[in-house]
Amino acid sequence: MKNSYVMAASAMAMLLAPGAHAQSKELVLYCSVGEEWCRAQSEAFSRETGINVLMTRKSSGETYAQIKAEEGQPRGDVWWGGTGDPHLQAAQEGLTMEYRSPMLDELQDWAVAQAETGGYRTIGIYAGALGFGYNSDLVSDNPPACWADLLDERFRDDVQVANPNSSGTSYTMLATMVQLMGEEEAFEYFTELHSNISQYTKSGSAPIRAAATGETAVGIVFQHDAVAQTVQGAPIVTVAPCEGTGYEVGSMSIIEGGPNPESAKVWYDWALSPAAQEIGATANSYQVPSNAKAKTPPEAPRLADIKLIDYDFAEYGSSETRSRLLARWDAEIGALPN
Ligand code: S7P
Repeated sequence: MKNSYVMAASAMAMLLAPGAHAQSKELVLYCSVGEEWCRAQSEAFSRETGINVLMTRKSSGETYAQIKAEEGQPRGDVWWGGTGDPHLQAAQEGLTMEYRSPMLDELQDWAVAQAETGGYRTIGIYAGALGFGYNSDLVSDNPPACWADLLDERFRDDVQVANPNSSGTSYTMLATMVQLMGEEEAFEYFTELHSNISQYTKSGSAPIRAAATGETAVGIVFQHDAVAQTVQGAPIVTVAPCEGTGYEVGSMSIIEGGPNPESAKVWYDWALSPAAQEIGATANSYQVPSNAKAKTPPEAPRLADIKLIDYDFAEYGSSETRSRLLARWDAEIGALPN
C-alpha cells in the first residue's frame, strides 16, 4: 500500500478496536532530542492513537548505555531521536529489532542509507550539521569562524562542549575531527582545546544554552541547536566552521524484546509520517526531517550551503570504533587536569 500512513492508522484501529484483547495500549519511549520536542511528540502520539506514552529523556550516549545495561530484560520499546552513531552501535550489537517500515519509500536517501547501514535495525528521522555558536554580546571583535579559532587563548575557559560518552553531539564532534584531521592531529586538537573548556556538560545542547545566558562565550553544538537560541531571542550567532564539518542522521530504533512491540511499530510508522515530523518545528527544533514530504522549517540551517565531510557512519557508528575512540578520549582528554 502506497499510503503507508493508512497502514499505521489501521494498526492503530486494531489496537483500539472494542474486543481487541491482549493488545497493549502503552509505549515506553526513550527520547534523545530536546525535552520540549520529546513532550510535544509523545503528547501528539497519545492524542492520535490513545496509546499512553511513558517517556524519559536522556542524551544519546546515556540512552545507548541504558539499553545495553537492560539487555536481556529490556524495559523500553522505542528509542526515538539522538545521533545515529550510537543507534548503529546498538543495531550491530543486536540490541534493536529489525523492522522495515512501509514508510521507507517516502524517506530521503540519507535516512534509507542509515537503515541499510544498520541492517534495518535503525532508521534516519532527521539530519543536522555540527558547528558552534557564540554570544555576540561577549564576542564582538574578530568572531570565530573556524575550528582552529576556538584554540585562541582569548577563549580561555570560555568554551563549552559536552562529554562524548554521554552526548551524541560531542561524539559527532570527536568523529568529525578524526575524519577531518586524522586521529593523532584530532587528539592534539582536543588536548589544546581543553585549556579553553570551562566544562564538559552531560547534554549536547547545554553548551549553547550556557552561551545564550552569557555563562560561556562559545558553545560547540549542532547548528540547529544554536539557531533555536537565536529564534528565542538570545544573542547567539551560528557558525558553520570554515574547515568543514560533520553531521548527524538523527535516528530511531525499536528495542529488541521490549514489552510493547505492537505499540512500538505504530509509533515507528507514525513518526516517519510528514505530519509527525513537522511537530519538531513547533517545539523549537530545526533539524531537516527525513520524510521528503515533510516541510523543512525555514530556520533549519541549509545543509547544501554547509561544507560537509563525507561522514563515514558505518565506521564511526561501529562498536569497535566508537568504543575505542571514547576510551582514548577518557584516557587522554577526560583525564587532563582542569
Ligand atoms: O537538541 C536536539 C539534538 O541536538 O539533540 C540530539 C542529541 O544527540 C541529544 O543530545 P546529546 O548530544 O546530549 O546526546 C540530536 O540528535 C538532536 O539534533
